[in-house]
Amino acid sequence: MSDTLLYAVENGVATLTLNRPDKLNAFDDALLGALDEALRAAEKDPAVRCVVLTGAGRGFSAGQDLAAVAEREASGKRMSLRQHLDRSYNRVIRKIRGMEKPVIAAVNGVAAGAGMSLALACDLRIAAQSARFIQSFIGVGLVPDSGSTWFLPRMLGFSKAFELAITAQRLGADDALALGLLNHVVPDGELAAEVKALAEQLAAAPTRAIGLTKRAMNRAMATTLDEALDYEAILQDLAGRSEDHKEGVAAFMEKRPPEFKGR
Ligand code: T3D
Repeated sequence: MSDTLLYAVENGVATLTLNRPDKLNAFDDALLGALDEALRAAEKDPAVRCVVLTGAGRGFSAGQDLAAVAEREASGKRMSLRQHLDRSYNRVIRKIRGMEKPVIAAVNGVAAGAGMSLALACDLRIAAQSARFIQSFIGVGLVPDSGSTWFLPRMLGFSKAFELAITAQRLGADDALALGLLNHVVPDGELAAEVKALAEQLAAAPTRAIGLTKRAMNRAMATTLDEALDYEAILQDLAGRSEDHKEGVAAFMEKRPPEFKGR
């Protein structure tokens, strides 16, 4: 797709690798554009039933490329950060949350600033033991963006989220796991294999039911129990008409493993 972002599809899994390793995969406009494009491609492609986001080299992502910011400042060009976020980071975050396929962050190294937000936006996070998580925004006089103010308080409660945001405390993988930010931590050398196994398992699962579960849980974050019950019933109607539902029931009755097709 581009050198700055590698895109590969194998066994139903699209792997998107942020590829600016000498900058710890900091986001410049080219990388943000390529990520947006790759997520769209993965969403549209029926052969893709699970998406993995990871970084090349020793970082996951160090957030906004500060050299690009310094260049911008030096050139005297003022840019609206609101517009910049709307057109780049926010599109990516919305795409990940809205995509009705599971998205796994394989956090191979440091995730700082918007790089941490990107990991938080994913459905599941598997981190290498040496990964670190930093809300770096405050260090450059900014507020958390790309969804961090939404994800963190929901995951951690207000007080811990606020502390991380205003101190930029570095969290190691074990601490992040203990706080509930991660699903699993694995030894550095095992990250790729562990994520591949999970991603392929999900790519062979009933994709429609996974997508509808994501839709239901996204919505339930902002609804009452009554509304969630009604919405579950509507979505169950859709899931109940899928080929994979029929296959799951047939396989159970015939005492054989199901063969889900993602339809
Ligand atoms: O403008 C807007 O669009 C607003 C949006 C803002 C969203 C944000 O993400 S704001 C937050 C931006 N990110 C940061 O403030 C993090 C800056 N980086 C760091 O604090 C550290 O690099 C890390 C803690 C992430 C890692 O530290 P360490 O010691 O492991 O690595 P290092 O030596 O600092 O970095 C390695 C190289 O990557 C180095 O380049 P060099 O000296 O070897 O040529 C470093 O300059 C480069 N690098 C790291 N982070 C960035 C970066 N280059 C550009 N932008 C970066 N964010």
